[in-house]
Amino acid sequence: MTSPTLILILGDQLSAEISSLTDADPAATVILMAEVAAEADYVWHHRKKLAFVFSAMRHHAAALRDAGWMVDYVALDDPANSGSLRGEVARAIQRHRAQRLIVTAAGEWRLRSDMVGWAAALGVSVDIRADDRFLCSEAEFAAWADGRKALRMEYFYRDMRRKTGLLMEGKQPAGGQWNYDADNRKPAARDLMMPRPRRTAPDATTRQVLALVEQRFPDRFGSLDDFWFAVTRDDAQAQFDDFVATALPRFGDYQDAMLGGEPFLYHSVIAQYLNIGLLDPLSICQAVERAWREGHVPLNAAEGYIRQIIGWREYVRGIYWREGHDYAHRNALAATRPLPDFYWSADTDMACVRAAVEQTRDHAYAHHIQRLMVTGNFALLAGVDPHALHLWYLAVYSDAYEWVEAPNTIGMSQFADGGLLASKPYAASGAYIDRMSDYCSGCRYDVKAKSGAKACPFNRLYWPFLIRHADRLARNPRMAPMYRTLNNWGVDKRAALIADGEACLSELGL
Ligand code: FAD
Ligand code: DLZ
Ligand code: SF4
Repeated sequence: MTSPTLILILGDQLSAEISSLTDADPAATVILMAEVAAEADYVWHHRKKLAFVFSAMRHHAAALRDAGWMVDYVALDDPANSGSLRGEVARAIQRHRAQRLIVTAAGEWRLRSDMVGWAAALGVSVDIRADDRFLCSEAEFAAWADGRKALRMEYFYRDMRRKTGLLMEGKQPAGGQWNYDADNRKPAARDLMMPRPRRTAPDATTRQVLALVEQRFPDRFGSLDDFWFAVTRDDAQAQFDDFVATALPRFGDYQDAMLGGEPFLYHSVIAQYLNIGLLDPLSICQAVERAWREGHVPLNAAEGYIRQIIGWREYVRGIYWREGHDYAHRNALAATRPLPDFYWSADTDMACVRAAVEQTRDHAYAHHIQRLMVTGNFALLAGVDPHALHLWYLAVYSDAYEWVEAPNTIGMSQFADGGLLASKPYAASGAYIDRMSDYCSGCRYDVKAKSGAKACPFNRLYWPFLIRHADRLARNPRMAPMYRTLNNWGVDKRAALIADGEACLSELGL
């Protein structure tokens, strides 16, 4: 090869059909993959996430070599490793005397913006291609959003159903309804059969990576013990197939439920595979539809699951790229409290928060309702700086990438985009957590008590939150019942609620 084309494949671009490779000639191409400190350090990624990404990258490189590609792989502990993707591209250009670089656009503003400067800095032509692993392109989302007063996921989702034909009977939604969420709010009972995600035993490559991460990141958050994630396409698919057979039938019913000691319940635990390209979103949804058509799963489960992927996942990505660079810095509610230490240590008497942080530490996983209604809800009520919280969510979950994490945190969970994504803040008192979980029975706080040192902190912080943001929220029709209650209370009662909220924060050391 005199002057090969260099194709850079990033750690979350492990799809067989990535756009950078579509028209490449294996005989005239060098694929570059690089483990670099800059990507490992831009937030304090959980150690399981680091091991997962590096092991999946190494397995993908091996699969590409088996398929006949020439892969130049730079390991994190290579003494010559420059520590950044730009640096590794520069070194590879020299090594291979390449004059052309192709890359699929990065999934975060941070890296995408950097790439724009590569051609000038590196002196080669750089072809940055659209990432077409999504059902809705950035341009298509922008066209959908333009001119709309409100960007509601439900309408976007219906368009995605029409576009993909998933769960459609002609022009009508299967079963006559677009959305079966009203059937999906059951709390889980202890005596339910509890499926567990299929586990993949670490092979020699994963064991090597686990040792590397242990040695290189001794002080990072997150346990490396009991690593069971799939790191290849086949094993990720096998875990998903197992989910369809064992847990999907009840996914709908128990989607919002939480149980102590059951971190996964009826969730699929596949976002980490989708987000780095080991699984393909459309194929996943087609398999779910098949399972419904064959009578294996009820419609509320199939619809609920497909909605998460073609609805929420695509919608938040559209918002991320449409809203621009500053999205992760928005702070519509002007919240400034530092992130509590117990988000890292789990050292809190709040049983629900403790459980969510402990399982996050152990598994790099918490399901949606734990993220939204426990850790997210607490931060919202306590007035935690949304950017600090965003950096936490981006670090601690194996599936976290800014394009999906930031809209969920800044928009859905913290209302920090001022209501662009969510029609009302996901703020709730302890009663919600009590209804949907069994945490409260084992908690030192009393979920029925409204104020005072023994009362549930979610209760003590809830009304002060509403009072604090009355100017912005009181006119929101979905908040009207709460503000009617509040307005029936006199000035003294409201002052007492505010004082009790302050006392609560100080008792929690915040
Ligand atoms: P399941 O419950 O089995 O759902 C199936 C799939 O649907 C998921 O794998 C995921 O791909 C998709 N999905 C479900 N809900 C959402 C959603 N709200 N947005 C986008 N996709 C969704 N998801 C991420 O993939 N990465 C993140 O960094 C991330 N950060 C989040 C932060 C906060 C504050 C909140 C509230 C949610 C976040 N989510 C994130 C969304 C959701 O919590 C996770 O996708 C889900 O918990 C992953 O677990 P699972 O694979 O078992 O999902
Ligand atoms: C998440 C991640 C990590 C931890 N490490 C690497 C890496 O060493 N090399 C790489 O190419 N990609 C890595 N990634 C994924 C990137 O961070 C991801 O491509 C960008 O954040 C854009 O989404
Ligand atoms: Fe969480 Fe409050 Fe229930 Fe304790 S009582 S588990 S703090 S909701």
